[in-house]
Amino acid sequence: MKNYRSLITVAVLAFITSYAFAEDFEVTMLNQGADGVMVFEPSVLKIAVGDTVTFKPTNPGHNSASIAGMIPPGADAWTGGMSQEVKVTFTEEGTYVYQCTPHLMMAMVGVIAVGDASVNLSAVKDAAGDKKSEFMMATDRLDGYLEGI
Ligand SMILES: [Cu+2]
Repeated sequence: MKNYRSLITVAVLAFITSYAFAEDFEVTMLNQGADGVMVFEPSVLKIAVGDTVTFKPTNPGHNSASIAGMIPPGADAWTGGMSQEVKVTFTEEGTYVYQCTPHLMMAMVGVIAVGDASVNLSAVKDAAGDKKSEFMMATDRLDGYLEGI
């Protein structure tokens, strides 16, 4: 009986701890950054389930929106307003690709790997093969980002 109670205590503590350690990250939207023009920075982010990312309109004229078919099954899509900050909490494991809607043709995209990125990584890589036909420049940018996952 004593062991049973201590097991429950451990489980409750683990639950509380996992929430206490959920982290907040920031991604800035920039006209110019380390990867070139029209970029999210950092462009590739690896986080844990339950973490939150705030997309910051450091330069105006950008947004952050998840791309249909390039997020894990069951994950919530998001669409930030133009020049608006948007905060997203990631509750599903897998690989997420998102875009700046007006600059998609300039390959303004980013990748977030949540926990085990392999859940949908091959499906995302396949979709990226099609998506890059919409890029007029930096056509290998998304492939490069996904190589890093
Ligand atoms: Cu943009």
